[in-house]
Amino acid sequence: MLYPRESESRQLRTLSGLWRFKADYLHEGRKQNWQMSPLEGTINMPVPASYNDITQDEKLRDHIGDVWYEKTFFVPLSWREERVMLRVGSASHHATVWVNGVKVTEHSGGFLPFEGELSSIINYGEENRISIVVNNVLDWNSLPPGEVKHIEDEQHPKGYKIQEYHYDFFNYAGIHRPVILYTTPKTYIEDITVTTDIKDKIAVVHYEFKTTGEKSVTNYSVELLDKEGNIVASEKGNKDRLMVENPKLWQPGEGYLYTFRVSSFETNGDLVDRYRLPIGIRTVEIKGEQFLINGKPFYFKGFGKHEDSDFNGRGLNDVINVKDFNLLEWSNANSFRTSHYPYSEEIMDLADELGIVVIDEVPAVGMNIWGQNIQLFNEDKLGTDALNNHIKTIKDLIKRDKNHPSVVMWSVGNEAATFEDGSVPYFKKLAEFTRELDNTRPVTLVQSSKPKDDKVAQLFDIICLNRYYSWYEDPGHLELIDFQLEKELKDWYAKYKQPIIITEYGADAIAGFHQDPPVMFTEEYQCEMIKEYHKVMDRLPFVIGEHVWNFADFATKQGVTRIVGNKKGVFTRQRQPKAAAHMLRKRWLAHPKE
Ligand code: BDP
Repeated sequence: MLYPRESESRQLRTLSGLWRFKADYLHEGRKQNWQMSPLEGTINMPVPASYNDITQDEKLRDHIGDVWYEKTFFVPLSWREERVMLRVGSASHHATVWVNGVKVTEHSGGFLPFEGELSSIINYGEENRISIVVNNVLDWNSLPPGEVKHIEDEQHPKGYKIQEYHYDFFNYAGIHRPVILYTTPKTYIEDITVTTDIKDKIAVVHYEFKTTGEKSVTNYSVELLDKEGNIVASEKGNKDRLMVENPKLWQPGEGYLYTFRVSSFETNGDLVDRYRLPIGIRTVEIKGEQFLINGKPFYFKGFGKHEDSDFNGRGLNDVINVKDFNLLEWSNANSFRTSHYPYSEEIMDLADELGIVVIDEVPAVGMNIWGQNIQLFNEDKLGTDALNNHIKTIKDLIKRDKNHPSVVMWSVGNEAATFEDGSVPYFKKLAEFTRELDNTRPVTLVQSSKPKDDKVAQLFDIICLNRYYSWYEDPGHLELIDFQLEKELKDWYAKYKQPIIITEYGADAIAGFHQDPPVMFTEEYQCEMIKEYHKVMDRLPFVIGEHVWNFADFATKQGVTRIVGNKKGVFTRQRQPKAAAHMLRKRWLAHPKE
């Protein structure tokens, strides 16, 4: 599914802005077909945004179930000749869309786009009404998984239920990314795939795309344009390769992008469709202990992040996104992981443009119930249906993100219960499937098991590890990090002979809390803990990256270990630096291992 972009043959209109909104507390909407007539008793709701933190009503913040969105819009008469599409960047977690009461599409999975065709449904030159119902319920087959628990005891009123989930970020919901109307010609270019290789200073850009529609189009022009707009290579087929001598490479810190311009023509030479895809020329490879980008060893410096900000929740927030990339640059970071779900396409575009390296993760988080002896990888919980949904999500993510040069690795999940026997066939299938779809990037699963317990790391290309010595293990004992971390990292390496990225390490620090010698929750403790990890990582050559947890403080569900959210950010939720941010900025000015 190509990201909607304007061109000579394509138009685009965003439906971002205020929508009419109504929470369906009594579960009536679907039965009463609320899509058939204008909603009554609505409030204003911005799109894109999470709805949870917009009002003063905690009932809405904590609502479990459906909410309804509605908006009216016009499309010009001239669109009658076109294929008119409606695309939702993401809606968490399940959505059904109607236009003028006619169902257009439905989708499950809160972090990926979906679309439907409106051409035969829409009133051209007249008013149209779009209705979207969004549901936030998680179960064992959704990604991320969760469970609605009905609590039946004398401490709770009859019918009391909660949405349980075993991951550490607030279950924000709503229409999180833009809703866009766009046109393509009735015969249109779709699904472009571009991969790049470099041999002896010559870049080989392999590409493939197809055309769908009534007309049989066989005349194409495929051109590669540099930043100045010069055509540096061209071809005529829909599956071929372009050669570029002395290419400007996409590099960490320098996101040089070419424009891959595809045009299709009628036999008489008239243009049918045109699409421009930004691409970067680069290679990625793991060789021995090294992660190579364009043949050069790359050391990951950066963070696990979240899409999270005040009021917007997980809704697309251009202000925060641009600020975050400025802060990444200020910190001298070169990379981040899209923990724990695919981020917006707008963020991925920024990473491409700014040369920030990305580990791209599917929303497979919470597949582990800490401290409870419950097996998850079986038909009762994470069985065949969950696996099929996981496979579909990987497929959709790769389809969406395959052409982003910033994406150097796929992560099929975070901290699953990989000590269970049942996790082995599950992840074997996922690793194989991911490689089948894309053999140009390494695949990983972010781990929290100990090396002696893990059963799946051999299925993947690189070990990504989250560690919390002196926080969840031996809280307060900074002096143990050196001993414990070194031993563990050596054990991982001895067992699998794969390079290691520490994809999470960090401590909660409440901005402005100070104590020296350090105690937990102070800025001093956060700094000292991070520094202790660095001492170990700096001595071990097979450690090839450090992603501090987390970039910024973020919202979580309420609980006794969370003080108005998770405070492991080195920036506050408002993006102001804590002491640790200044410390990292100095460290990352150079390659930490040089
Ligand atoms: C890790 C999780 C991350 C949490 C972090 C923490 O991967 O999502 O936020 O712990 O507890 O286990 O801060």
